[in-house]
Amino acid sequence: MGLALLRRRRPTRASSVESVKDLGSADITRLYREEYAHALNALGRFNLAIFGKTGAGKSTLVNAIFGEDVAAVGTGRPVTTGLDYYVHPNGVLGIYDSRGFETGEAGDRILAALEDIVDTARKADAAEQIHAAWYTLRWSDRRFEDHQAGFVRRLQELGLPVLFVLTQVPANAQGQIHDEAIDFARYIAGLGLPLAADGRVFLTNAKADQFLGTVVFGLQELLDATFDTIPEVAVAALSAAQQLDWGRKRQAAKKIITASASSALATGATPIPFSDAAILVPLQIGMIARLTAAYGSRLASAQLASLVGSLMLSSGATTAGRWMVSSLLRVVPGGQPAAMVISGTVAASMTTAMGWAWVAVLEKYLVNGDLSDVDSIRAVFVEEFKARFKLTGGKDRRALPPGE
Ligand SMILES: Nc1nc2c(ncn2[C@@H]2O[C@H](COP(=O)(O)OP(=O)(O)O)[C@@H](O)[C@H]2O)c(=O)[nH]1
Ligand SMILES: [Mg+2]
Repeated sequence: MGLALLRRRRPTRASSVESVKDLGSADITRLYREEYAHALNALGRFNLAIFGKTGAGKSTLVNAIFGEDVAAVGTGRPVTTGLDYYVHPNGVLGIYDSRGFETGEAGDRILAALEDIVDTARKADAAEQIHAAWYTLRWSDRRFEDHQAGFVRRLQELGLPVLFVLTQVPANAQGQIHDEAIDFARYIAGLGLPLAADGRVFLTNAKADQFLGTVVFGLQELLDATFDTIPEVAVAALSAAQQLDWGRKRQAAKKIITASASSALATGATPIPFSDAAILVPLQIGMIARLTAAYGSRLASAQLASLVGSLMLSSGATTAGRWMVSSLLRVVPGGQPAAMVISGTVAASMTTAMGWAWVAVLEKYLVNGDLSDVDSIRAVFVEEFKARFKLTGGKDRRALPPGE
């Protein structure tokens, strides 16, 4: 992919960085959309089933860990009475929401439907395969009945790893958790239920309450245990879907950027006139698409594509490119544009800087679906690029990820 673009003729005017424009806005947006679809497809989907009574705090928990209520923003479909399946707009997250009817006949129907899903998923590599289940119980219920325990056992018999989550547990600003909640968790852990995460019961609060002075806690532990529980194939999708642990996303970003920089290094190993900076653009669009997928954004592919097109064409990459060229002119003795080359090292460094600049844009705007201020997005992109791409005495400085 992108070969047609790579093979395009070289511009005759050696000093024109405007050659990025040869690609055209339609090429860039089309390329972005292809690469983004490919990247999302490669991530696959993480599917979570979530159980517990109405009011237990299932939606609040999902919201706190995945950034938004998938039931509110995604496309949903009823699987059976009392069980719905929601898919996040970007497709990397699916949630089976029981809406809390897990007793009697309704519970049996849910279990039968789950059994079907699990069976089908075993036979085919189904996108709807369930990777983990969270069983939620509001601690202040202070009761866990036999039929609830029976439901948990049957989930485990279906082959679903069940993480037990006590919700709406009060903890004060000093991190002290309510004694009785700890006792209740011990009681449940002592029931001998077949739970994942070594039978651990997770104490959580997903929403701060200023009036009561309670704080959010326990979510990272639940998320970490979920990562440890699920099969390897679902890890990248969970990393993209969750919006709690930025460290994991940055690790994923680092891998993508490093790989792209290596490709850029290879591209640039044959000296090319710097005016051909555009040759790197297809490669960088692929990187940007994969980074966007790895961060997870509810923005539609078309919206993202037009932003990328606008950054690459107008004053984003082009401004950065022009700035880079003027830096090169300053450091190359004699400054003869026609004789200059973009070395592989410079190409790699430019790509790395662009990758982390895009990460900054993702973290600040796109993950939240904020596309309201394209000028500010562009300014952040260019500023971050410049901060990371510094040429000193002809040598590039290593581009660093944010915070390092
Ligand atoms: N303080 C606090 N309130 C919560 C928490 N979880 C849920 N709630 C509140 O409890 C109510 C029910 O929560 P919801 O997530 O809709 O429950 P669901 O029916 O299980 O999806 C809402 O008013 C939430 O704001 C929590 O962890 N802390
Ligand atoms: Mg709900």
